[in-house]
Amino acid sequence: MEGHGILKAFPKVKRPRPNDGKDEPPLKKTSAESTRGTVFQGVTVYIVPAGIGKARCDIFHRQITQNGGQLVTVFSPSCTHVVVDDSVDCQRALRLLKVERLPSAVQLIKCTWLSACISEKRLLDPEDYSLPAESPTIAAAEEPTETIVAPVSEEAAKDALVPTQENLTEMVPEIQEEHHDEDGVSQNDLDALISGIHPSESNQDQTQSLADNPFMPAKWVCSQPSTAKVENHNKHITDKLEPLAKAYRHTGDKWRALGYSKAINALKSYHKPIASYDEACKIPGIGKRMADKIMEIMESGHLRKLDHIGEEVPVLEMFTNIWGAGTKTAQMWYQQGFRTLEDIRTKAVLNNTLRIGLKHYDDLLERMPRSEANAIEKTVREAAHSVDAQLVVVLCGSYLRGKSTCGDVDVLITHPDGKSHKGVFSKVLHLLHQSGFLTDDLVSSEENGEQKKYMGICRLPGPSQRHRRLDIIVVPYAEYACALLYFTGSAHFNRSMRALAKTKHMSLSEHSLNCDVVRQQGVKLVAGTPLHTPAETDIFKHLGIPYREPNERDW
Ligand code: DCP
Ligand code: MG
Ligand code: MN
Repeated sequence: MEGHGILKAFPKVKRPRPNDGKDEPPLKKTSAESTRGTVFQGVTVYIVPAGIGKARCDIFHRQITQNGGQLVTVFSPSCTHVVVDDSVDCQRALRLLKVERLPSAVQLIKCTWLSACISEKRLLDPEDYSLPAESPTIAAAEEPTETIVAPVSEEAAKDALVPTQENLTEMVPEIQEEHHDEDGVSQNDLDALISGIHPSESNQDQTQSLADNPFMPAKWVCSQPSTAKVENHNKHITDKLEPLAKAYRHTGDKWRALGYSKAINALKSYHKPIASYDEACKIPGIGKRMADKIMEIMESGHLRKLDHIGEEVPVLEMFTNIWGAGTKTAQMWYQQGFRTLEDIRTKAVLNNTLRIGLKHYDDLLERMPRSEANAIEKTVREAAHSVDAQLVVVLCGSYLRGKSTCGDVDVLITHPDGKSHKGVFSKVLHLLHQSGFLTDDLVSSEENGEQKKYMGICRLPGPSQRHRRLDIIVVPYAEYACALLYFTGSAHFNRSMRALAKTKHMSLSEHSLNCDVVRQQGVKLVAGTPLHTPAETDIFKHLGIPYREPNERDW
């Protein structure tokens, strides 16, 4: 009887029974059996059961196999289609699949596609049933771009491999945090949480309402100058929580890692040392279990959980320090028995990106002085200006925020006439390759709407120069301000800006700031209208917060 109500949802197809009915009990005489055919020939489907329900899954299973398709019970990159419930968006789908991205050959699609194919008896264009790709992911900030493969997000590009086996999220002993369950808390809530900072003493009156509603911080990171960052009065606690957050991050337990990051941020911006359990509980972002740990540290000076961080964590950390290797790749290598970089070099199957990352392992881990970032940008600027002297070239990222050292060099190129940026990308790269300045390409031409992105490695001429990471984006002038804001960062600041935009029915990306966005349960239904943002100040104005100079965005 299971699923009878759901069966009704399927259109009855009147067809003669394909057999005498002996092999099918009468109760199951439904449209499910009556449409044997070849509709799904050549199709290999994995159904993500979340939200679909077992009964409906079973029906889909039968329909697919009876119509010439193949069904797999475990997700693998050999699938042609991954089907999810209609309520699931891209980010959630990836979380459920426990992958950072999908191979481009795999279609991620709503289950109404299956129903429609079955009812129309033909393979329908998946385009019409593709998933909304809304909302920043957290670790990947995160995704400036609304596609599954998040092309411009470096984080996403980092883990280029799809895992071949179940992930190993439980390598660190289990703890239950309030927000570990991905169904229990939405991405938006988490964004808001980590984007908010705790109210300072000056607005104590707001503390109570904040405690009542932990998802609504009164202040936003992006509306506060990072230069006013307060002294960490709870360093003795955050010093113990940080290694745990890191351990969770490396073992791929994003949700727990987030729970800790959230608590760490809250503690760091709290105006005084925490004195009691109740006080800890009142801080937005700190739940009862986190408060227990805080008490343990306060009372014993130690956190026992730290003694149980597995020996795999430092190995995973070393592996993820290879550019191109993310958590999943590192875990896969660990499972394959690899423990050293030499193991990776000699035994692991490496793609080109990973080979480059490994080759420059030490150089790429080291941050460079501002002067070197300057010299690298100058090289790019000169190449750009030899193509077109009117091009605007800006050194963004941590450099623009005034950091004393830079992890890489982020160069933005645009053209004030709104059209001459076209064609510049390949010409500039060609010149820089030709001169030997660019030594390796990691991602050589990432298309992102009208924007183009290069990620590679360069080296200044002369002896004892190190290899450095270089990112170049070429953007149309109409997107200049939003691209500049995005590329200036920090990533945390960007997350806060996007989360703030959401609360105002807007959406912010590196392309535009849109208003009148309609979302339902975090899923974007209406993309809205791009606002006119000729300068960064316009973006702040539209969002109703004071303008912040780049050096004030260093959250
Ligand atoms: N960015 C983002 N989300 C990400 C990665 C990047 O919003 N997940 C944006 C904000 C960053 C900018 O792109 O400031 C440049 O990215 P980098 O990774 O180069 O970061 P930074 O330049 O800020 O720091 P670093 O000195 O480590 O390069
Ligand atoms: Mg940078
Ligand atoms: Mn960069």
